[in-house]
This record gives sequence, structure tokens and C-alpha cells, in this order.
Amino acid sequence: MKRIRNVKFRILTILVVITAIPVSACAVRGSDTASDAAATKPGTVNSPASNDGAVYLIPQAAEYEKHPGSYTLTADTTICVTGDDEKEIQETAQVGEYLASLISPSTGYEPEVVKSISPSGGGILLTAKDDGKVSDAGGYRIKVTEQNITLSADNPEGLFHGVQTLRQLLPAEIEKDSLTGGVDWTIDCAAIIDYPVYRWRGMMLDTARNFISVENVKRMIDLMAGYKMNTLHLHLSDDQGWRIEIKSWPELAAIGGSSAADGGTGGYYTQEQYADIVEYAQSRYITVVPEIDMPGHTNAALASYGELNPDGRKAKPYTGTDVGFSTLMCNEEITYAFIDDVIRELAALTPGEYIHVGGDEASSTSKEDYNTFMTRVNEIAASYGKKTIGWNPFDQAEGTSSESLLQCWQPDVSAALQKGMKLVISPPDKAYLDMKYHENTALGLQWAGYIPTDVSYCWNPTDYAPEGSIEGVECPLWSETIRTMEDLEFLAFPRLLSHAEIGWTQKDLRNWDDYKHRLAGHAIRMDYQKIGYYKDPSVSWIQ
Ligand code: TNX
Repeated sequence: MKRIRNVKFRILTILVVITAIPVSACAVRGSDTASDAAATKPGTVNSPASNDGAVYLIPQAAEYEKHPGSYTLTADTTICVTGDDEKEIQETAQVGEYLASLISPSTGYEPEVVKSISPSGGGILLTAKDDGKVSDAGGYRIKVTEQNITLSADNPEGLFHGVQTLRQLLPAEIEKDSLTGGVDWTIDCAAIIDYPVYRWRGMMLDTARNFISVENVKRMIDLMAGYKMNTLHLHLSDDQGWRIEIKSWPELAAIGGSSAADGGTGGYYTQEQYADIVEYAQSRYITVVPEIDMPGHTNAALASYGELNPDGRKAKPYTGTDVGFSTLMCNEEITYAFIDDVIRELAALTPGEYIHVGGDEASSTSKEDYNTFMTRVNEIAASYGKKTIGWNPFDQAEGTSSESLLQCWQPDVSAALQKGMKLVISPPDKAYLDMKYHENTALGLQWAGYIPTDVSYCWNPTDYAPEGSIEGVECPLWSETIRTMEDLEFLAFPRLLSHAEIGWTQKDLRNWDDYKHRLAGHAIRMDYQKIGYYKDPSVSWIQ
């Protein structure tokens, strides 16, 4: 099965490459324009030492201009916050508290967050007042002078992204979780304007093949937030496991939750735990998109309830890693009563616009049944106020319209484009975090090829679809070979950072030579955060 998937994808890729205008993500950037020159600065000043005071932003900012002098954070620094109305000031204060919580452990300072417009005694001002549009999609401006720092944005989300930049402008030791002496907490004077290129900057965690604890999901949320990612897709059900409590169908969690892919851990999120994850993600400006994969990839549901099967008997739990053998019954009302309950309960717990309905690899479902099924599923989701997103060939199903998104993992996006659907781009041979880095790295699969860090970085979403049709990018982390958080981090880092930059930074500001230099300079921050990343030999790591 996997080999077929691989070959098909490669043939289609070749066709697309021939028909599309090739765009090189890794062309060496010229420096003859003002914006090029400005953008070159963060990654190229000084030598690439880890604590040399040089700036290694990831993702790269749209405009960065270094000025003479520096600002120093002290025990007296306050964080002032303001906005257009009380609600916005309140939310801005929360971003201020978040900034304070990042600063405190290593510096020992406990900056006071004050609702005021003027930073007294030279502080940090966070302002969400609408007076100089940056972008309402989460952009921001930063001005660092010797006296103070002003971070402004059109909304608190933009301020949150600006805080991530401030964090990377401070010495790397800011990432330590314990008091660190002997560091001058200075930031070079600078002017920055920054905004994202795409609205959807996602990561997917497959909690179905191997359960991922609430604590570990929260750690991933924190790490994603550090790179300005804003969408967490949770793959909550598959053949091997069902991970979300559905109160009207309790055996889903009780039975479906107990299995996992061979050697993996079972488990499920109670509704309270799921709501807690969603709220935690919201506090980091990350939207959770839950996925119930159907009509294929449903063995865990079929193992939980006999009535979902043609013979009325529960299927056997499945712990292998094959795909394409299970299907819901597409012409039986019990199936739609089941899906109605699942989507109703999930929609009530999910503030985001989208529910992911899977739709991939339904090789045991006829085309006709697939059409019937997706028409009903789209109607059910709409009845609970949600839009749908699905994997190819979801776009080809009748009943899927421009309201829905296609997550494309296969290159044929013609039906989606014809229908006016927007796309989330996830090419397996670039963006799949579960592919091995190299032949001899232990974890991961290889059906889409090996993905060393440079391959994960050197592509553009526009290699796959026209710019105007792209909602964003997402890197899925399937968990067939993952057992522990160490495994997860090894596959995710540093490749997650490639995808964060592809989602955020304009493509003419990106090139591998500059990026690998920044990644090497940035690495010590991952060390201080105890991220277990793979030291890919294609990067000249420092230390
Ligand atoms: C393909 S890509 C899958 C998953 C597997 C993954 C392993 C897609 C939509 N489905 O079911 O876990 O390959 O790499």
C-alpha cells in the first residue's frame, strides 16, 4: 500500500513539475533591492557563534533594520499595555503577562504589567491601538531604542507574534528555565515590520496511532507558538485508536481508546481535557482543528460498536500499520446518526471554524459511496456551524464545495481549483515530519522518501498550486514509529522550523544558505528549551 502511494505521488509530482512554472525556493538571493538588503541583516551579521549577540530570527522577519546602540532589560523594567477598548486592553495585558512569564525564570526579574500608554522609566510598551496598520493577520512592528521598546500591532495576536520576536532578540539564555547570572539582557536597537505570508501555519499531531498526553500536546503548543505557527490539527481517530470521549457513544473511548499501533500507548482525551487543550492553544493564538478520519481509517470505531458493522459484530481491534481496509457503511442511517452525534459533541467543544473529516485512503469504499458519504458529512458539519477540511480526494467528492478546504497530500488539485476550494499544502516528500531524515536515522517511515532538513526547507507552496488558492501550509506528524516525547521531538525538530518559516516568511526572503546559518545560530535556544532535535549533518551546528 505504502509503495503504491509513493509511486503514485512521484508520478503526479513529475507531471505537476513539468506543467507548473518551476520556482526555486533556494535561489541565492540578490541584494540589489532595499527589502532584500534589510532582510539579509538578521541572518548575516557577525560570525555564527551561539551567544555572540547576533540576531538569528526564525521565521525571518519581513523587514529588520539594525540601529546603533542597545536597550537593556533591568529589574525595574515594566511592561505597559494598551488597546482600543477595555476588552482589547485586557487581552493585551494577558500577552504582557505571557511576556513577563518568559522573561522571569532566567533573569529573575518580575516585570510588572501596567495598563498604561507610557512606559515609565523606560519599559516595554505593547499597544494594540489601531494607529498604523501592519496587517490584521497577525503582523506587528517593533521599535527598540536605548530608552524603551515599542511593540505595536492591530490586535493582540500580532502582539503575541511580536513577543516571539522579542524573545529571539534577547540573549539565548532567556530560554533557560533557571536563574542565569552574568548575562547582559540587552537587545540591539532596531526597527522591525513583520507579517505572515499565509493565514494557516499548521502542524498535525497523530494522536491515534500513538496517544500523546495532554502535557506533551501543551509542550508542542508552546514550541509551535515560539515560531508563530497558529494551527494545531489533532488527528483523533484512526484504525488503531479513538482518542476523544464522545458522551453519547462511550465505548469509542472505552474500547477504541485502549488500542494503539504496535507497541504504542493507548489513551484518550476526556472532553474536559480536550477543552483544556483547546483553551491552552487559544491562549497561544493557536486554533485546534480536530480530525475524525472517515469513512476509511475507522477500525477503532468499528471495534467499539457492533451496529456500525454490516454483520452487527464488533470488528477486532487493530494494531498494525496497514491502511485502506476499513470503511463505515455509507448507506445505513445508523452511520449518520453516529456521525451526527460525534460532530455535534466535537463542534460544541471546538471554537475554531473547521472540523477535519479525513477522507483519505478510503480504498474499501466505492466511489459512489464516498460521494454519498461526503455529501451527508458536509451537511452534518454545516448543521453544527462548522466548515470542513479533508485530505485528497475529498475535493473530488460530490457535496464538497468552495466552503471547504482541501488538505493536499497528493498533487492533483484540479477538482479543488475548479470548485474554488482553498488549499492547505502538505506535500509528503517535503512536509511529512514522520519521514526519516536519512537512510540510517532510526525513526520514521520512508514511503515518500528521505527528508533531511534542507529538503524540508527548500520548497514553496506555490510549487503546488496558484498563490491565490493557498490558505497555508501544514506539516503532519504521523505517529506509527513514535513512542515517546523524545521520538516526537527528534522527528519534529528542526524540520518544524522549516515549515514555520515557509508559512510565515515571503518566499523571496528565504534561501537555504541564509537559513542554515540562522538555524545553527538559533540551535542553542533549542538546547536551552531541552528540545531533542536531530543534529542533521547538512547544518554546521555550533558547540
Ligand atoms: C499516509 S497521507 C496517511 C496516514 C499514514 C501516513 C504515514 C494521509 C492522508 N494518510 O494514514 O499515517 O501516510 O506516513
